[in-house]
Amino acid sequence: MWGELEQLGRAGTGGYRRYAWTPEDARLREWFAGQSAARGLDLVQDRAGNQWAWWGDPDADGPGVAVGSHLDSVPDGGAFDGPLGVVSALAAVDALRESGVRPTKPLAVVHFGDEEGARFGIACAGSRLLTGALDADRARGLTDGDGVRMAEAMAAAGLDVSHVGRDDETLRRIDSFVELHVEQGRAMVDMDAPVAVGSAIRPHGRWRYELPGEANHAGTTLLADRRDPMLAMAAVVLAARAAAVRHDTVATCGKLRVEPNGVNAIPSRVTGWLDARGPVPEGVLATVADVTAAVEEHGGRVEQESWTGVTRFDADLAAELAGLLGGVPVLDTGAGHDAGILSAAGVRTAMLFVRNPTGVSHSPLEHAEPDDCEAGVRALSTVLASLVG
Ligand code: HGY
Ligand code: MN
Ligand code: MN
Ligand code: MN
Repeated sequence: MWGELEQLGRAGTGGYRRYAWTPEDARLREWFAGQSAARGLDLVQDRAGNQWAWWGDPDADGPGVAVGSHLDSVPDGGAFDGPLGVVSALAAVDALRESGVRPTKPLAVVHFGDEEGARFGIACAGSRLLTGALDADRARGLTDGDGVRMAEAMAAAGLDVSHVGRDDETLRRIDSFVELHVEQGRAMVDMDAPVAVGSAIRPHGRWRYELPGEANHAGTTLLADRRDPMLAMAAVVLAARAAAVRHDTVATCGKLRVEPNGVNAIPSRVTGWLDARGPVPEGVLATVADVTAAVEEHGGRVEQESWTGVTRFDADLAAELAGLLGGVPVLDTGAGHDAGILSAAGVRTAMLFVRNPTGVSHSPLEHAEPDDCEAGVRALSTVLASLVG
């Protein structure tokens, strides 16, 4: 299972480039459909394009339990962020069957699409569309770096774009969701724990800065005659970092779009994105993003693209699962997950984490050891057996 999957969507740099509604995404969906068929699971696609592989009939015997994650990646992403959760969910179904468990409730392995938002800029777009946290009209109009609209990309992939949106019928089919995910830090290394239970996801927001300038010659234009938007973007980066230090949060400017993007041309426009996160109220994170002076001085504008407040998973369930798993640690995370979106929509949700010995993620250096992955599948099987057994 893993061997076939890890060949899909390689970026040729040691990492992965698995963007939503691309040919790579189509192959990942085919892979998921093949794995579902091989297990005799009933595969359906919801209105947001997420794939659900059912063991049992949720319409007859529901609501059921869902377990899964995403398969897409950030640019040059690692192999485990997302795929480990989907593969572990399929392996847990195998383990439940081998141990003779006959579920009392339907169980679905779910593949959420477009979790990273790498192409169209909105994280967890698949689960947000499903729950209505992302407006379908807004989503359809989102464009990628080549100006392709999400609606066009979805249609090219065969999705009924007129039908995209909140899918109550699908949401009614589940009463719980479990996501296993590789840890994206090194807390579990420090705790020497192969498996942990999630307690919360820290708040995070994304802002986009549109900074106009005047294209001109890099060699002949006097400094006094320049309107260089890169200076404004530099002010945004430094101001956001200073605010993050002040408020003990994190701020990242990892993506820039520079036009015309020539070494010897003063930019006519710079578009930059800020990702800010931390265990603080929304207003504080907005302070981190509030570099209006620098932006307005250059005649620019800033738009908040997304906001996810703190997600607290069902604390009783988290404690119960930690106990069930022999007293594994319970920890919060600064990484966003589909589990956070489902939890915010009122679905009883739990997360499991598997140790990442490098502690690095969103990078080819992301890693999980086979023994820890197997411990993760055992833990996930135990959790699912307690929910459907
Ligand atoms: O950005 C995140 O935290 C997640 O990987 N989408
Ligand atoms: Mn990720
Ligand atoms: Mn992920
Ligand atoms: Mn996630």
